[in-house]
Amino acid sequence: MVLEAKSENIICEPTAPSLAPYVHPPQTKQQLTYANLVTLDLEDFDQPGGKQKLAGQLRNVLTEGGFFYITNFGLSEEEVNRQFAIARDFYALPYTERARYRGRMEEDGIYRGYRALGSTEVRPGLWDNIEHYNVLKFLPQFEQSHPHVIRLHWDEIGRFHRHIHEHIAYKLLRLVAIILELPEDYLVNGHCYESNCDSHMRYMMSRARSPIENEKYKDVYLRGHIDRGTLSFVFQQPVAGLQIKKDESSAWEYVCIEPGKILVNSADLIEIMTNGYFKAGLHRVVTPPEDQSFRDRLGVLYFVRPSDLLTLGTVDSPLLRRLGYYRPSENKIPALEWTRERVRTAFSSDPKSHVQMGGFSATSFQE
Ligand SMILES: O=C(O)CCC(=O)C(=O)O
Ligand SMILES: [Fe+2]
Repeated sequence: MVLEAKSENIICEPTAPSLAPYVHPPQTKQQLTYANLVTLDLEDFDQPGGKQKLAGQLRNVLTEGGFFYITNFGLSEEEVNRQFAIARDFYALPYTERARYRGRMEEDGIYRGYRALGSTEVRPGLWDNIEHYNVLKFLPQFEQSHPHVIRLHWDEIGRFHRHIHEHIAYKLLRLVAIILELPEDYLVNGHCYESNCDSHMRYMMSRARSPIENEKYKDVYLRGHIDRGTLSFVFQQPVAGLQIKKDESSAWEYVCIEPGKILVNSADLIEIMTNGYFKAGLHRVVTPPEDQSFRDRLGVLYFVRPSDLLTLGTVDSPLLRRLGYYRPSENKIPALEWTRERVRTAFSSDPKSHVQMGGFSATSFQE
C-alpha cells in the first residue's frame, strides 16, 4: 500500500491496539556545547523551486560534515511517540525473552532481531551497555518470528517503516541525485523498498552505568564511527549523549534532537559514491550529563542500506567529473556486501579492525 503523507495520523489508525503513552524524560539542565546544524524543511520539496532550494542546503551539509535535521516529514508526534512506547514495552520483557529473538549479525552482517547487551568490547575487557531490536523491511522474504509486543503493533510499525523509507529517504535520495546532476530517480532505484537490502528500523537502548563504571569506560558508550549504508535517521532524543565531529580536527559537539525533528546523517556509501566529495558523519555516544546519567536511554532509529542493485563505487556524475572527484571503478561488488562486512567487523575485538573491499577501506571505530 502506498501512503500519502498529507494529513496527520496516517500511521496510527483509530483502531490501533492501545498503548500506554510514552513520556520522554526531561532535557538536561546542564550547559552543553551543541553543534549548530541546518534544518531542512521537507514541506519545501513539493513547492515551486523547493527541490532546488533543499538541494542547495543539502549540498552544503554533505560537504561539511554530513549532519542535519529535517522537519515536516509527515509523521505526527503521536505517531513517533507510539514507536517509543513499543520500544519501552519491548525492553520491559525479561532478558531471556528478548534473547530468544537474537540475530546472527556477527556472522551474516545483517542487523535483524535482537542485538544483545554487551556484544562488543568498548575497551579491553569492558563490554558495551547497548542492546537493540532491529526490524527489516516489511517484505515476504524478511518474515521471521517477533515477540508479541512487536507483532501486536505489526501493521503500524510497517506503515512507519515504509513511510521513513519511501516518503523521507526517497526525497533525500532524489535531492542527492539532483546535486550530482544525475537523473532524479538514480539513487532511489538503488534503494527501492521492494528490493533486497538490509534497511532496518531500530529500537535502541543504552543502559545507564554507575559513575564508577563510567569512569572505567572513560565515559564512552559507543566509540566514534561512521554508519554503514546510505543514510541514518535518529528520532528525538532528550537524553543527551550523541556527539558529532564536523571533521577530524574539530571538537566533539552534542546534538539536541527536538520533538518534530529527525537528525539525519550520511553514512559511508554517500562518501564512497562521491569519492569523498560528500562526507559521512562521524559520531559517538558518551555518558549523559550528570542530571541524566542515571537514566536508560531509549532511541528510535532507521538505517537506509543499499539494495543489491547498487554496486560499490563512485557514481558517474557530471558534477563529480567537473570537480575532479570522479574515479571509474571496475568492480561489480554489490554495495550491500560492503555494509555486511562492516557490520561483521564491528563485532571484532581488534581495535584496528577494518574493511578493505573494491579499493575502499574503512575502520570500525575511532578512539
Ligand atoms: O544512540 C545514538 O544516539 C546513536 C546510535 C548510533 O550511532 C548507531 O547505532 O549507529
Ligand atoms: Fe551510528
